[in-house]
Amino acid sequence: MKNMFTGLAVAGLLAASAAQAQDAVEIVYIPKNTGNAYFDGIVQGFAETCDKIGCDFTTVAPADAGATSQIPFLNAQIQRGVDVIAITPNSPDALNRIFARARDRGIEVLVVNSDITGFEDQRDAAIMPVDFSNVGRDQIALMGRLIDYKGQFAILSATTDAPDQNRFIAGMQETLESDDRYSEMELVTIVYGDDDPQKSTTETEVLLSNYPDLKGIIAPTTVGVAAAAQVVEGQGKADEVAVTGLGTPNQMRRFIENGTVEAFQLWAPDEQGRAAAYLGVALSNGTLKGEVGETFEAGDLGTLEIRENRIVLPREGLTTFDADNIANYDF
Ligand code: RAM
Repeated sequence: MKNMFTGLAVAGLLAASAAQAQDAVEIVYIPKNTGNAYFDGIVQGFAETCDKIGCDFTTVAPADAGATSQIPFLNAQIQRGVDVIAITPNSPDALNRIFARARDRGIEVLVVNSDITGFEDQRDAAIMPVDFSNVGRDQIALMGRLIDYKGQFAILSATTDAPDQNRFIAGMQETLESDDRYSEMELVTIVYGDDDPQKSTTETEVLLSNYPDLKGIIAPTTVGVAAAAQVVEGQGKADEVAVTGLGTPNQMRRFIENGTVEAFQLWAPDEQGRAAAYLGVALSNGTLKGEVGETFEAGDLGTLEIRENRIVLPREGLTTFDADNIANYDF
């Protein structure tokens, strides 16, 4: 008798949790690739928010950040029937056919950390960490300060197709051309480390040997900037070559503390996961239509607005990290 009651209770519980699971909005996040600690922050933002507001969150990613590597993962998630696909796209156009298929089936498609510039109508909304129009400008301003506005510098990027990287690089080039302050700075080359630590290391070594007068390296990728710092540290060239870019405080702390790197920049990666979870749930359950001008509550992030081009920004601009403030950050 006792066993039967227990059995019934368990069956009841299972039915209740199945009903709950059915109601909960299912969100999957597909970062660029596995093995890049940068994306852990975004994942954490999603996971914590879903714990709080009751969405079902999972994350899957390909092993490399190639333009088409995410395609099988997208297809599998459409097959699974998730409600929201959030993705940091590795290409501005290679995935759009699959986004269309997902959206035809009622799946909300959110791009996170990188927009599909020029193809904005192919996604429901974009959650960017800051206003990307100013990132290139601010990175050049920082490099200028570090090399006294004079001399050769290079860019170490991630993959050639990465839409965010290409947006930052375009902003850097526009700034160099349009602002006289930088007229004595020369961008000698752009190389690609593919967000792979080994390739980023090799590319940095090649830069240093090909350009003996190089004064600086800007790597607007967390993988690249850490690799470049390590090479410059190893070759004892910190006094000759200024390394900066976009990095995480935890990966760059050592280089700031030992003087290899004077300053670098970033935003708060987790905020995008938080904003995207709130937005994804609201779009999926119909509380929001996803139209420009709508606002929504995003917990600690406060009220966020869907801006022009259906872009959501948890904050406006970059934070600069250096020896004075790095101890205040842990991510
Ligand atoms: C890298 C990725 C990502 C970029 C950050 C700053 O890990 O390339 O796209 O936004 O760094």
